[in-house]
Amino acid sequence: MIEQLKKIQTEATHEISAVEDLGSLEDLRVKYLGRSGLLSQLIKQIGSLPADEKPLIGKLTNETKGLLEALWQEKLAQLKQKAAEQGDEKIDLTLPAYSFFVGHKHPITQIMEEACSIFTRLGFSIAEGPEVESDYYNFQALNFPKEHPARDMHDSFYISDDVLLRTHTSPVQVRIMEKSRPPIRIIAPGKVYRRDADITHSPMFHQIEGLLVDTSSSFSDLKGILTVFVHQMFDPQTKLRFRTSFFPFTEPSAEVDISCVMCRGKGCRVCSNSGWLEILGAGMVDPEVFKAVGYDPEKYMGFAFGMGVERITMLKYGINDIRLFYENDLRFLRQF
Ligand code: FA5
Repeated sequence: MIEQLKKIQTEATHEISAVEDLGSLEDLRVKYLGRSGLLSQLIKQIGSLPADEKPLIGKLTNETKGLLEALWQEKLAQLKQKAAEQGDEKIDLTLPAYSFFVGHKHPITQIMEEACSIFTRLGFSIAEGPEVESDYYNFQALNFPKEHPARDMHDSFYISDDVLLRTHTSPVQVRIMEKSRPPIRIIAPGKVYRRDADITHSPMFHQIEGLLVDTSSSFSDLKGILTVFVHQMFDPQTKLRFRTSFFPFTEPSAEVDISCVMCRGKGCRVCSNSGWLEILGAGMVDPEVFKAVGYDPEKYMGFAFGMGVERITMLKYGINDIRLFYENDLRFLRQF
């Protein structure tokens, strides 16, 4: 048995020293040190030796095993380093990949960006204004005098007598016209606030304002721009309908409906069987607003529009409760 041990040690030492690649080194581990390897087979025979030989053979076998393991580990380190230096360290492509949770933009942000990109392609640039606004910009300059009944349509959050959270994006029209001269062609996306909460109204929601002012611009230009927008945001089959309305800062004014995206205008629960859904307010800029910003109403004409982004997102994706956007329920948000 001692002879056998010596033979295994000599051959294994020789083979391990000569090996050149990690695969063959692993084969040698299995051959000599593996569970059914040559050393294990010898160890199994120790049990049948005479009692007085067992301690010596056991000791020698353990020494040989320790020696070969150390030699094998040393060779492994050498070959790994060599592989790393040559840049050919093996990558196991069969290993399962780590799974990462990939986040994405909120559906309202996605629709805001899509709408902005449609308007910027039509030549509009993006403007911004403050969310904490003065009564002057939110109402007075837009031809809502104090105590005007149209203010009641905007149930407002006042911070002081003259400061409030803006109730619409229309004050950006005034701020832009005050600091620039026509031609003007802007859109103003942003958050607005009203004391309003049910399945179609949220106390904070998003609007996109549009304003075009030039020496000549007409209601049919407004109609053309909004038609392109609706066809690109929904699809070219979607019809538009302009209904007479009232806003203090536009004259004439209209509310714009689109043919119901659910039933294609046939009538369903979503459109209350009317076949139409309202998406925005619009009109020609009122001469009083031009006067407030120092523009000559005889010289300039313009149109404006303001749309609710939540409303458009709900129609586009068939969502029936606006509160879903703000409850942070990942099961809902991950669908977009
Ligand atoms: C306005 O806010 C006008 N400033 C729009 C405008 C701009 C008209 C320029 C003319 C020229 P209105 O109050 O109708 O209009 O609101 C516009 C859109 O905002 C509505 O069509 C609706 O889609 C959305 N909206 C209004 N209130 C809420 C609310 N509480 N929650 C969610 N969306 C709302």
